[in-house]
Amino acid sequence: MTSSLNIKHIDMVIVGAGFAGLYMIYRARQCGLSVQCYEIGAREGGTWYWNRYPGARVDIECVEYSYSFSKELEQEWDWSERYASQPEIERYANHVAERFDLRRDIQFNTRVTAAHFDESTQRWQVETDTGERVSARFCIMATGLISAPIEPRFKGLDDFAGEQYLTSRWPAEEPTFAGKRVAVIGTGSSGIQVISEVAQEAGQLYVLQRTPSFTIPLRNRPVEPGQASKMKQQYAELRDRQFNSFSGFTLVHSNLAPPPSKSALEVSEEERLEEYENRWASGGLSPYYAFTDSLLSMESNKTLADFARTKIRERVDDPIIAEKLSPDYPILTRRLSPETNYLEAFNQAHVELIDLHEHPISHFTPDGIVVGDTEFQLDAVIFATGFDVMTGAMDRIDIRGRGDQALKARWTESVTSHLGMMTHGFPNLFWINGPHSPFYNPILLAEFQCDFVTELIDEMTDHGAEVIEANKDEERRYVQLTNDIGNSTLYPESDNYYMGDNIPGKPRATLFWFGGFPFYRTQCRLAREAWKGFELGSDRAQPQQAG
Ligand code: N01
Repeated sequence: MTSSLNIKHIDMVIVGAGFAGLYMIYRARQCGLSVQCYEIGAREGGTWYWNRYPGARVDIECVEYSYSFSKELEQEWDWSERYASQPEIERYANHVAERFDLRRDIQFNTRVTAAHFDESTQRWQVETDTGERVSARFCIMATGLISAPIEPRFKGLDDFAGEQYLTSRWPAEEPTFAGKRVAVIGTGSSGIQVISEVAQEAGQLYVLQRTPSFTIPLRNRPVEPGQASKMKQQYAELRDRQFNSFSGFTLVHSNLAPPPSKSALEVSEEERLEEYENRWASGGLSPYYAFTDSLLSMESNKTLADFARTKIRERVDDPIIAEKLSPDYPILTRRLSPETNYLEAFNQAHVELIDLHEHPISHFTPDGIVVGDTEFQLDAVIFATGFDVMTGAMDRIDIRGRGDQALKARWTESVTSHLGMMTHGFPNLFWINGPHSPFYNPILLAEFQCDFVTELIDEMTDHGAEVIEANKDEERRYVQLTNDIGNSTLYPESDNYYMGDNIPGKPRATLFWFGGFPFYRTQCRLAREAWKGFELGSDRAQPQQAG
């Protein structure tokens, strides 16, 4: 990295203006830190800025999937639906940015390309694709957990003359598919949402499925009059309940989900089926709360998976298509996909399911796509092919710590972190919602982690320290615990992005903390006791253990 005398000096660089980056700006300002946030997009919102494909919608109830830091914001914002669509969530992000005057510290249309730790100054030297250079004491990667798209790479794609769309980079100007021959590649949550919408418009829709997803009706509905004001009176209790829950969404089951207390195997079949029926009636992510061992015991899991497969058969007319749409891996080990009329789309004559396990994609031609040896003529193709989850967004930045060590190179060997927020050798660098962070409501997690980081900064500064980094042994312990917890669940029993399986060559490891939010908070609290989890440095020498 080139040095420059004209370099701008600030306290904190924040990369990304999604929900995490926005709150980090707010918190950093409260602590009196000067900040500069860089965002690739033209506006804030992160995921909710980029994923503007038809049908994009949240599947955690909005009153829970929203900031809790401002009681005024909670009271003044009205959600129109139980699960809002992308435009409404983007408007919410815009409102937050305006209301708290956050945009003056955000530079849009700017990609951070490099962040190098300069050991002589103990500061991060950050470069952007617009040629800007900044020197910052702290560097915060608010780059998102599911934000780095996998670019579609198919033979002959450059020759394809039709329209091409990527769900995660959807154009601002809404394309129309009316009467067109369209293919969707990918049947994860994004594919399922876009298929449900495009099926209503397209003349012919081909769904190219490699792995089916378990689905459940979302059961979205408008927020009824009176419901919003009632909810607003209960925010304090709701936040408390979320904060003490495993995953940060509590409303989905009958409007108040008690934590599961029984194994699916210790109740009668009748009781079990009744429980599953209730979950399906409630919809959304409610099966996550069905029984204590749904994600721990294969036998218990199978009872839920069998139930979900029955529901697929009930909704799809053709039994052969229903079979192809039925997953054979343990349910919940890949993301459950709440949907609206997805399965019913396959009952329509103009929607065709193409099972890529029978015949893989061969190549694109100027007129369409060849699967096996059949060519399908297309006007448009939509790629919903997923993301390089957790590590991808940071890997795309040249991040170097002490000794010029590249973070990407370290993570190519094995993913390591302390508390899902930092790693040894990269002082004063933190990430939010990144590798080894809990599988938890991402907005509330961002609040917690930003609070944690800013409190740490305050305390270390009071302590006279210049730099803070993860204690190597404590980091090793946290990684071991994360992996042990992951290995005690069923997540390793399928190919999934939680384990890095969707990226060829990515080392297989538990990328999320699956131990629940309360236990995660305990880890964070313990790390702060006498600075046990960290190493502090107060001068330009190597950092020393404090405490
Ligand atoms: O990505 P995915 P997503 N040829 O990785 C297929 C969140 N989200 O964007 O599984 C053919 O789940 C791939 O097939 P396979 C949510 O957390 C939330 O849909 O590799 N197919 C798979 O079917 C979600 O889990 C919401 O065999 C190829 C699909 O592409 C996460 O984002 C909405 C292929 C990718 O599915 C990611 O979801 C949307 C190829 N070469 C997203 N490469 C809500 O809140 C990949 N695929 C509701």
